Amino acid sequence: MSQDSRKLRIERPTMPAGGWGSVQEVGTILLQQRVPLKDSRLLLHQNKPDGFMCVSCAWAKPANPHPFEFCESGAKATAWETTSKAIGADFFERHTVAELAGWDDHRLEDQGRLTVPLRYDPASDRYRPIDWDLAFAEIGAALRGFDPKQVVFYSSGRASLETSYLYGLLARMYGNNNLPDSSNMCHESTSVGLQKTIGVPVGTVTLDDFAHTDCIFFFGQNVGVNSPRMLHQLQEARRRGVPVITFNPLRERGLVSFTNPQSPGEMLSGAETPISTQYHQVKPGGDTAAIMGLCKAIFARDDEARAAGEQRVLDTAFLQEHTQGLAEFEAAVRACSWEDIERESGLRRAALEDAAAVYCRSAAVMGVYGMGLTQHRNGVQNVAMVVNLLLLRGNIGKPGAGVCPVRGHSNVQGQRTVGITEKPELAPLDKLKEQYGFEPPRDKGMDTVEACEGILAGRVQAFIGLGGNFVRAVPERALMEAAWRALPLTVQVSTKLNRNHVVHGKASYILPCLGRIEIDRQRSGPQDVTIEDSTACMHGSRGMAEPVAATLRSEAAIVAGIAKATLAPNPRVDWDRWVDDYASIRDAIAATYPEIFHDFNARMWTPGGFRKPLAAANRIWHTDSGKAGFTVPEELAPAAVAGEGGGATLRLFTVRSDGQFNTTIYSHDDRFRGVYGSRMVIFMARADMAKYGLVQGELVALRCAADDGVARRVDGLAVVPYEVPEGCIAGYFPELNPLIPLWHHAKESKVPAAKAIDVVLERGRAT
Ligand SMILES: Nc1nc2c(c(=O)[nH]1)N[C@H]1C(S)=C(S)[C@@H](COP(=O)(O)OP(=O)(O)OC[C@H]3O[C@@H](n4cnc5c(=O)[nH]c(N)nc54)[C@H](O)[C@@H]3O)O[C@H]1N2
Ligand SMILES: Nc1nc2c(c(=O)[nH]1)N[C@H]1C(S)=C(S)[C@@H](COP(=O)(O)OP(=O)(O)OC[C@H]3O[C@@H](n4cnc5c(=O)[nH]c(N)nc54)[C@H](O)[C@@H]3O)O[C@H]1N2
Ligand SMILES: [Mo]
Repeated sequence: MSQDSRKLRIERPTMPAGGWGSVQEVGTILLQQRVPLKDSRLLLHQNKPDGFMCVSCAWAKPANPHPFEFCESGAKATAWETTSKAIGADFFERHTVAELAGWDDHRLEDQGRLTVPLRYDPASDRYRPIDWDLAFAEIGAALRGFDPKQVVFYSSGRASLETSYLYGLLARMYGNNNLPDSSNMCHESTSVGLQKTIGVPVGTVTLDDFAHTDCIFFFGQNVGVNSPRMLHQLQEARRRGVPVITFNPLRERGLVSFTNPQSPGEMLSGAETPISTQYHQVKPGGDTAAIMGLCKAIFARDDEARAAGEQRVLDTAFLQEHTQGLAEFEAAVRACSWEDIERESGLRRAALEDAAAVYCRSAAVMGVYGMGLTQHRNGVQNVAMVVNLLLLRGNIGKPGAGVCPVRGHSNVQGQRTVGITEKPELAPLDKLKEQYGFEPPRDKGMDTVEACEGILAGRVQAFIGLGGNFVRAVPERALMEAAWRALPLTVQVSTKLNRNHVVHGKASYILPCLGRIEIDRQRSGPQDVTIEDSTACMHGSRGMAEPVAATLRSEAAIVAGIAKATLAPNPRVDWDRWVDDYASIRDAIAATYPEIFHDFNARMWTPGGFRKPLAAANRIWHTDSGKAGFTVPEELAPAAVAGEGGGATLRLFTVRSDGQFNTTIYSHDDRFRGVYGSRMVIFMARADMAKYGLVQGELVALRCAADDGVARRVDGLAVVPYEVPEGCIAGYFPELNPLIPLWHHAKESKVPAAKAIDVVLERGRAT
């Protein structure tokens, strides 16, 4: 699995986000993936009200789109899906699975689209084509023989609302709530933290708010790489003079400045818009401490205003009417010393006071955040701290203000909305019972961590993956891969070959599906689907590319195929009718969730999408107390993992590059960070390099500091000097996932703590 670190080239990253580099990258990938010319024109329809919704990130799609409403990352995702490269049956004649297990992520996916259903043949160690109906029949027979409580139905966040609804129903009619999704590794800290504090599981900000905001606080989200279309909103806000205050341990190019590759003027003049007006290189895991500092400075300013008889800094009317818990929170903030705040955040008091000053003079503030907050042991607390900060000046439920978690997969938020959840209390079980006449299971299902625990313990009997690359995305790689091979059954609904196909269960099936960009023809004609974006708006999406193979089936048809082969017939559940015409699935969704999806078919093409009602956006708080709640943090920063502590460890955080979408590795280059040819690197402060006596490019190994008897180690990592706080290093997901213990996760949301892994560095020993 090793990459060749001798190919590593390190350059000084100087280019702004966007710009000519971005244009070049789009051209290169269209060429490399041999995208037919007519399909490259598809980009003009990307994220347009009558087109298809991008398969990359979940960022909002405007009602009045820019002429080119796509970004470098979105264009790469489109090229990756509409590639003319395809895996024919002969591919597996040439390669055994044992051989493929030695290939890296890029090479596996770069073979192109999967085209025929496949079943693993242990005698020859190869996948062999299998007839669709036979595959369904075998899978159904196996599932009927298992304990329903020991079967996992994972989904990765791309499948449409229609497919996701069917998938949730399949799991519940089969007999479990084992519906973890990628959100469990991602924004589950948001779903838990926001629900608890403001009574909705998702953000309150809309695109409109960007036009009215006075100030944006940006925590742990790498916009230039992971949601570049948001740069449009940021650039427009910056042009109005709106300050953007960033907290991020790395100096990320996309957060520093941006050249709009779709503006000829800017491209010719090379004009850059500086994005962040303040850049605070917080320690990984230091955000709770940093926000405590901000709040402390805000209370101090309020004290001064009060003493001087001036207008209060706190929005006292809002606090009185809409919040609870202020007194306890205020007491905790006042009791917290600047010394502790500085130590745990890694930031100076003066810097935090500067940021607080901007907060205090802004009438409408937004809190934007990503994985830098959620993927910590105190991830839920981090989210609650953003809420604390916003509440102090009534910054939720007014134009230009609010909380804005930036979601990952293009429909990950929507999947939760239509019932993909392991938490029975979040699914309308009584409604499903009434609608379909079956008794839905009421016990809690497995989340991602529990699914992994069940697999490690040998309890889980089957794993069905609706997209994704679970075994590669989860922590504890060495143990997980070994246990995975003992699973009686694995079924992957996939577009591309990945690690989860070559590390597979005893019986294993790969079911190749259409992508969202492809035309999905069913009995009633071409079908459209819907997705929910990061701002809770629902959009129609129309496939436009000719499918890469006629043998592919749609995700909805595959889910229905498994369901029909597994479940006893139910006169109220007509899987065939649903597959024939997805409008009938939308009618079913509307019947289950009338408040959100009434008149679904009529509203699905609303420009800009139609929005899910969000009580908090109207200052109605569906919390236990009926108010928005302040939260007193339990700890200022996540504790180090038990084991070798002190100066011997470095705190590692894992990040993404512009050359990847999660475990999909488009290339081994990271243009923004100036690293080319290898992802087996760690980014390290020069001072730490000097301390360890390391030179640029030198190879090191990392070992997890936990002393729980499990060996967790990655060798052959080249050192890259970078602007990162001392004592911390960064590296890439998924290459470094072997270092994360399964138990190292957020307390309440169980999101793996991929942003603070205590590791020991060892010199030498190449792979
Ligand atoms: N091109 C591309 N787009 C993507 C993806 C992709 O892989 N590639 N993935 C998609 C998915 S599923 C998701 S969830 C999103 C992820 O998008 P992001 O949320 O941006 O995810 P990351 O790159 O993991 O990390 C975000 C940032 O957090 C910073 N960070 C790390 N630790 C801390 C910390 O303790 N505090 C603070 N304040 N910052 C910290 C890192 O330096 C990094 O800049 O993007 C989606 N979009
Ligand atoms: N260390 C570390 N680990 C992390 C993270 C981190 O920041 N650091 N981030 C976490 C996060 S935020 C996430 S979301 C997870 C991601 O975990 P997953 O969502 O499980 O993984 P992906 O890499 O997005 O899945 C890629 C595969 O999806 C399949 N695919 C692509 N498009 C489609 C489609 O349209 N339909 C179907 N059926 N399949 C398709 C392809 O076969 C492709 O190989 O990883 C998590 N793991
Ligand atoms: Mo994600």
